[in-house]
Amino acid sequence: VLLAGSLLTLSSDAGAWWIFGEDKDNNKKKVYTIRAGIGLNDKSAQFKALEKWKQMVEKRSDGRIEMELYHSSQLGDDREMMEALQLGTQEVTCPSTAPIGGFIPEFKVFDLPFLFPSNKAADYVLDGPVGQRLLKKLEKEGLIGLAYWENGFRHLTNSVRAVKTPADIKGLKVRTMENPIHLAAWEAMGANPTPMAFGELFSAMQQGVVDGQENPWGTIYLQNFYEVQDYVTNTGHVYSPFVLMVSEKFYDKLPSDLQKILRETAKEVKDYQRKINREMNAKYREKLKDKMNVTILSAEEKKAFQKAVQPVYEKYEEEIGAGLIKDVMNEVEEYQNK
Ligand code: TK8
Repeated sequence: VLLAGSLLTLSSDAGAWWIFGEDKDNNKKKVYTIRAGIGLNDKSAQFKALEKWKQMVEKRSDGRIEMELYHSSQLGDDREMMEALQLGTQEVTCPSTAPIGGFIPEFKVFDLPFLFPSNKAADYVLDGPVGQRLLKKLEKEGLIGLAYWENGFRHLTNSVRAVKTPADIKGLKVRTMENPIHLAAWEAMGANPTPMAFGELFSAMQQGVVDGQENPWGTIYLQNFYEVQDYVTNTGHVYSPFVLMVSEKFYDKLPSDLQKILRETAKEVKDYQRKINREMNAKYREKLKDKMNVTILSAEEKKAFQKAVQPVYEKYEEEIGAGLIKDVMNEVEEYQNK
């Protein structure tokens, strides 16, 4: 009896100590793992920026956050990864805003063709009150928007012919992102558009399922699209932002000092990402001249494309909200008059 009693004392003591020890450990050293996935490959500015973010976050959190990076749709396409964030089975992704329109209709405002005259104007709107208001709306869908990164101005490539006027687009099977405004814009330009996930695009072009697609210079080069596309035109018909976002389910579990680290570092890396993205787009635009037949439109020639897509604004005014469209346009104007 005596022996059993002392054993009991000992074990409960040890137990108390063990619980205390682990508790202390929990507060100090609990490690949170972030799986961050994107659709582009590891040569993209987006992935380089994720690598930098990982370094910053791991360092500043003193190892309490660990980040695993995935590229090339290894974890799924933009829409699937956002859904995984909602479920809490993935922590971070960075989709184009186009597929976000399926979750929060207001995001479709950025899909309006020829909305932003320059990437600086886009920065001004995205980092300003309207852009931040939209980021906040993601929370309704279980997503925390940390910052806008840049995908960039999109340009048309195809395997059939050089495109100099909207008439040249007639009948081309163009892959679009999964967003009705992109579909409507390409229909208005006379194409035969098909929405498709980014991860399926290369083989679709290779097999001739689609004739063309549109993406920024860096993507066209770094994803080797020139291997299956002969022609590119600087249509620059729309500017695609990226949104770096985290699962709300995961975010809510984080101690507030770690939440703060995520928010702060995401903003810091934003400037780096935009900078290298712009450098890369400029560099690969030049490099593509050795790989493809490049058509550069004059400002005048671009106007014909702009005119062709004008009906899209009216068609989507109600769905996006006339007030929101106006707010964005006013801010663009404000930027230009600065
Ligand atoms: C990558 C996409 C891609 C986008 C597209 O996941 O789908 O064409 O431009 O960058 O977000």
